[in-house]
Amino acid sequence: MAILTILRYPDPRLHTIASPVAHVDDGIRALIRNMAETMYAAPGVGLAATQVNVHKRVIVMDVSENHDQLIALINPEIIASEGVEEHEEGCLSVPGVFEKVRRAERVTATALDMNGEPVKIDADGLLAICIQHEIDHLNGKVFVEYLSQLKQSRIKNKLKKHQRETL
Ligand code: GNR
Ligand code: NI
Repeated sequence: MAILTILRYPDPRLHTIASPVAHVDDGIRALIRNMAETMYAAPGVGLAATQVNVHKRVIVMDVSENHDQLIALINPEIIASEGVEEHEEGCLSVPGVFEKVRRAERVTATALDMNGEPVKIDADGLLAICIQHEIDHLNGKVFVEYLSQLKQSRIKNKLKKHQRETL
């Protein structure tokens, strides 16, 4: 297993659109294991392959209290959503920034699991938010892009300053 490097906003590679996975093989399963290890170590409740500079449609999440319920989804797609909810979000690629984002309250997603079997997930609460946040990453979108241009430029400056100081 390995802990992978997480790209930091405003890295342009975070805007790459990930490609669908054609075959769920041992390479994909190894990627999932390493992503899970990276997510738990961070710690975070989700991670998209985009964030570790792998541009394949793979996400991992664990919103359980005991961090023992890993969900790995391949080629996830939201097929239905309802309600609207505003919730404070953070992102491992945007450390130290927490802002409210409006998203669907409940979503139904389809995907493949680690064995390549189709799965369907009905999610609400943090899991619903997380699925939407992670699929955005696969589409090259970071949550700060929902904020005003002024907030985005302040966040960029804050992270650039932090990176200069910690080099
Ligand atoms: O760890 C994370 N917490 C979180 C909190 C509120 C809304 C979304 C998230 S996802 C984030 C991990 C991450 O960056 N995933 O891409
Ligand atoms: Ni994120």
